[in-house]
Amino acid sequence: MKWICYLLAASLIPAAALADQQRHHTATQGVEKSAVHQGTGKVVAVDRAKLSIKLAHEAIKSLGWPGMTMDFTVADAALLDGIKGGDTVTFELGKDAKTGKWLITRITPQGAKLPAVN
Ligand SMILES: [Cu+2]
Repeated sequence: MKWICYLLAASLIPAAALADQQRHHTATQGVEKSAVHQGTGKVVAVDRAKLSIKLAHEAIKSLGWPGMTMDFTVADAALLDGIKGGDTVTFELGKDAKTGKWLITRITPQGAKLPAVN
């Protein structure tokens, strides 16, 4: 399903923003408050230095995204505190106002409350 993710990203994000994304900005940037979406998923990997988290997320209906495994950028490294592979989490996604890329603005571990994502 990963290619679907890239197609969605390519259709939503201008080419300049995609190039920008690969430079791994470390500063927290403004997020459009009007476009916040919520998702649930299982943490596959965390790379704090790159502000990156790989999630096997369930479908995000408000975005029309199917469930898939993909990398997300977090708005701040502190969001990754206490988050580790195997955790089930809920998260909020916002669109960066400047670059148009998706940023995770909140992550909450759910522990054993939800069934595992396969
Ligand atoms: Cu995805």
